[in-house]
Amino acid sequence: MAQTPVLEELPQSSQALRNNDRNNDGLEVLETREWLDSLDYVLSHGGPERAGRLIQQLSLHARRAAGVNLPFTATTPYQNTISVRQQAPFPGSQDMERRIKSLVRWNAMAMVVRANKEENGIGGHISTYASAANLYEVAFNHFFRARTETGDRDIVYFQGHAAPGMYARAFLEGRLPKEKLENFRRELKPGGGLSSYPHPWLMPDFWEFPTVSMGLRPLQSIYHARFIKYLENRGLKSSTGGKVWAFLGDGEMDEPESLGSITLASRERLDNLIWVINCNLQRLDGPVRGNGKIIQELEAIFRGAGWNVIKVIWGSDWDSLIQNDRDGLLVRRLGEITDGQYQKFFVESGAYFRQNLFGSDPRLLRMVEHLSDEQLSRLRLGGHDPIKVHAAYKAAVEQTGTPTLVLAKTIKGYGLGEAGEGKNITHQQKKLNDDELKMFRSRFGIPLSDEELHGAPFYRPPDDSPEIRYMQERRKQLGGYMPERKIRSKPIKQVPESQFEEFYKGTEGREVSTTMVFVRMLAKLLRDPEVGKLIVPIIPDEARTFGMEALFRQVGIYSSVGQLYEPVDMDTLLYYKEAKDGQILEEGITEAGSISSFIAAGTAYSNHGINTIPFFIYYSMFGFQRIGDLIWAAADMRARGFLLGGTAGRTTLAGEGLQHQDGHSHVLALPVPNLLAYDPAFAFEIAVIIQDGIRRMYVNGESIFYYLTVGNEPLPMPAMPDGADVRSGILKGMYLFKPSQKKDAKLRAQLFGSGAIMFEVLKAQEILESKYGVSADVWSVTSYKELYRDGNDCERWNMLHPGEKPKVPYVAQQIQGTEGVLVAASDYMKVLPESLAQWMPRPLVSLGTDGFGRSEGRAALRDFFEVDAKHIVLATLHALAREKRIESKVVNQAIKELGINPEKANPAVS
Ligand SMILES: Cc1ncc(C[n+]2csc(CCOP(=O)(O)OP(=O)(O)O)c2C)c(N)n1
Ligand SMILES: [Mg+2]
Repeated sequence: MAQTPVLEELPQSSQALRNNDRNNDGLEVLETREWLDSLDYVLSHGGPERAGRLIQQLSLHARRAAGVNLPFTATTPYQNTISVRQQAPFPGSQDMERRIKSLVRWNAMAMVVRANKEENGIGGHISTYASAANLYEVAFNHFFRARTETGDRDIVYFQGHAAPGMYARAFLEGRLPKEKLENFRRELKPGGGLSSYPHPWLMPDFWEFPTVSMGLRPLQSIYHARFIKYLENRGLKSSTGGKVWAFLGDGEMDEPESLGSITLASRERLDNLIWVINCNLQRLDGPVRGNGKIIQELEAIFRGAGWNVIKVIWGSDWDSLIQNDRDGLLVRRLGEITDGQYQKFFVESGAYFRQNLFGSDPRLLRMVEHLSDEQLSRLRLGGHDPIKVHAAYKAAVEQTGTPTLVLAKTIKGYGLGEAGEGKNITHQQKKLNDDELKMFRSRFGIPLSDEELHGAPFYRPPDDSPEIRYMQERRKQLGGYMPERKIRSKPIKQVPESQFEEFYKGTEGREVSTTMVFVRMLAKLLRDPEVGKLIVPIIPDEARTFGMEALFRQVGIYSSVGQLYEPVDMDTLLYYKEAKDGQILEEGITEAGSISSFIAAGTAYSNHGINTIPFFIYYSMFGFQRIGDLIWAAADMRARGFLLGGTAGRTTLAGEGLQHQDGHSHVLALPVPNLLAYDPAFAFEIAVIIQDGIRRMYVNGESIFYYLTVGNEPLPMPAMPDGADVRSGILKGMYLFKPSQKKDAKLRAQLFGSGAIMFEVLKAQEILESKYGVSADVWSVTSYKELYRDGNDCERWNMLHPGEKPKVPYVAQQIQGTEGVLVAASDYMKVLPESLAQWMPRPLVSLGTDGFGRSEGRAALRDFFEVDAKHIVLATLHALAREKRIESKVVNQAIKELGINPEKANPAVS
C-alpha cells in the first residue's frame, strides 16, 4: 500500500528558526520554512490553482536542471480533498434534512426488524443503509435529477443491500403503501410485497438496475455512461449533461469486475459518470482492509487510472483541528492508523480515542485538550456530514473531462449503537430488542413513545407536515421521484419482409457458413431505413473471425475522438475506420464489457426512450460460462436484443480444442427464463428467427431476448421448404425438414438434427435409405429449449386441470403420427434431446458432444464424439435392433462397414 506523504515537522515560523542554532539541520529547516512561507503567499494571493502550477514548474525545473526525480506517490494525505476554503455552501435546511433522513432511517430499520419478527430468517440489511443514509439523502435532496431542464435525466445505480432505504423514502413520499413495506421480502403475499433487492423483473415500475450481485454494477455503470456518449455522438440522443451515478461498497471493490474497466471510463473521458464508494471499512465478515487503508488504496488505483478522486474523510467537526494542524502532525497520525484500528475507535469511548489516537504525541494531546471525551467520541466522519458530502457531489457534477470517484468514510451500522454500530456482526444484524429500539428512536428523534415502540412500527408524518412537504418540494424541483422505471420508447414498425427474402431462397449449392449468413443479414439490416440506425453491433475483438470486417467501412467503428491516425490499411477497401459516429462497438477483448454494452443498448428502450437493437457476437465458449451472471442481470433488466454465439459447436469449430469448442452453451442457456435459444442449421431459419425476434421485442414490446449459435463451416444453404407450418415450426423449435422419399420401406426412423450436425443427419438419411433400407424423415430442431419449455407448460396445466382435455406438447403433436425409431444428434450435450424424452411416443436415442474438446479437424472430431453420419446410422440401426425390427448381426455388420471402432474411448470422460 502506498504511504501517505507527510509534511516535515517544522517550527511555526522562519523567524523562530533564525534564532535557532545555525547548524546544517537548522539551515535546512530554515530553508524549507522560507519556501513554505513563499508558497503560503502564492496561495493567498494567487489561489490553489496558481500554487499547483508553480509546484509543477518547480518539479519540472528540478528534473531538467539536475535530473531530480521525485518519488511517485499516487495518494494524497489522509484528509478531505476539498478544503474548507474550497467547500461550496450547503443550500438546504440542514435541520429539516436531518429530520427527513432520520425518518427514512427509522422506516428502513423497521422494515427489516418487522420482516424478521414475522418470519425468522427472512433476512434483510439494516447496517448498509444506516451507513449510507447521508450519502443518499444529500443526493435525493440536491442532485438526483429525475428530469433535467433539457428533458434528460440522471441514471442511478443504487447499492442493492441499501434497498430498504429506498423503499422507506418511497413510503415517506407516498409512493409505496405501508402494506407493501409490511411485505418486504414477502412478494408472494396477497397484494404483493417488496423484493429484497433491486429487481426490475419483479418491480418493473420501480427498479431499473439489478445491483445485488456485487461487481456488476460498477462495470455496467461505466459501459452505460459510455453508451450514453455513443448515443449522443451518433445523433440518437441530444447532449444534455445527464449523469450516471453508481453507489458502491468498499468491500465490493475486491470483485475483479469492479475495477476491471475503470481505465475505459477515463480514456473515454466519461465526465457523466460519478461513483460514490461508501467506505464504511467493513464488508460482511469484518474489515475490508484491517491492516491497511481502503480509502488510500482506492485513491491510488483511481488516480493512477486518471479519475478525479474526491476524498470525504472528516466531517466539519474536524475542520478546526485540521486547520490548526499547520505542521501536518495530526494528518500524519491519522494516516498512520489502520482501518481495523479505526473500526475499534468507532465502538470505543472518547477516552480510548484520546489515549490511543492522540496519546502517541503530547503535541497531539494538546490539540484536543479543549474537547471533552464525549465531544471527542462524537467527532463526525465526512460521509455522515451533509456539508462535506454536498461539496463533494457539487464538485463531481461540475467536473469535466474525467469521471469522478467520491470516497466517503462512514461507519457501518451508524446509529445502531450497541445493536451493531461499527461491529463485525453488523452486516447480519436484523433484529433490535426494545431497548435498542428506544435508543435508536431517541438518537434520531422519532416521535414515538416507549409504549408505541414495541414491534418497530412504521412512522410517517402527515402529508402537510414540514418534513413531507420539504422532501416533496425537493423532488419536485429535481423533476420527480427516483427510482422509477418506465418504458420511454414507442414501438417501431415491423422490418419489411423484403429484407429477409434472399435468405429464404437458399444458396443453390454455394457453401456459406451460418456466421456469413448472419453477417450478411446484419449488413442488410444496417441499411434498413427504419431499424438501420438503431442497430448496435457489439464485438469483443473478433470481427475478423466472423468475417465482419466489411462492416468497419460500411458503418464505422465508434470512437469518441474519431480517428486521430492514418490507419495502416488505409489503402484497402475494408480499412479499420474509426469515427465519432461509428456504429460498431468494437470493445476489445472483454466479454464482460461487451455484455455490459449489450445491456445498456438492450435497455435503452426504457432508460432513454430509444429502441436500440444490440447484436452482440462473440466466441460462444466465452459467453454463458464466462459472463453468465451478467446475462442473468440482462434478463432481470428486461434487456432486449440478440446474443450470437459464434464459432459454435464442439465439433464445428475445428482445430481450437478444449478451451474453445462449445458443446454446452445451450445447456447453460436453459436456466434464463426470458431468453429464447436457437441452434439454427439454415439461412432461412436465422432469417425467420431474427425477423420474428425484432417483431416480438421491438414491435410488440415483449421482455425477451435471444441467443443464436452460428458456426463457421461452409455448407450449402437450402431453400425454405413450402408448408404453412414451417415458419411457426422454426420458432416453436422443430419442423419436418426433409421427409423420406422412400415411401415403401418397412423400417422407419425419425431423425432430429440441429445446427451444423444437421448436415450429418442428412447424410445419414441417405445412407440409411440407400444401404439399409430404412426410410428416415429428417426434422430440424431449432430449439430444444423452446420445446422443453412448452412441454413442461402443458404438463403443468394438465396437472392443475384434471378431467379437462389435456394439452399436448408441441413436440408430441409433431411426432405422434410418425413411425419408426427416434434418433437425435446435435453439436451439444446429449441432455438437450433427452430433456424431451418424456413427451416422445417411443424411446429416444440421443447423440451429442459430452466431454472435453480436442484440437482436430471436423471429420475427426465428429467421429470422436460420435455425432457424424456413420454414428447416426449406427444409432438408428441399434434402435431398430432393440425394437426387434432387425437382427443385431445387421448392426455388427454395419459397424464394420462404417469403419467404427467399438472399443474406442468414451469421449464423455476422456
Ligand atoms: C457477487 C456477490 N458475492 C457475495 C455477495 C454477498 N454479500 C452481500 S453484501 C456483502 C458485503 C458487502 O460489503 P460492502 O461492499 O463493503 O458493502 P457495505 O454493506 O459495507 O456497504 C456480501 C459479501 C453478493 N451479494 N454478491
Ligand atoms: Mg463496506
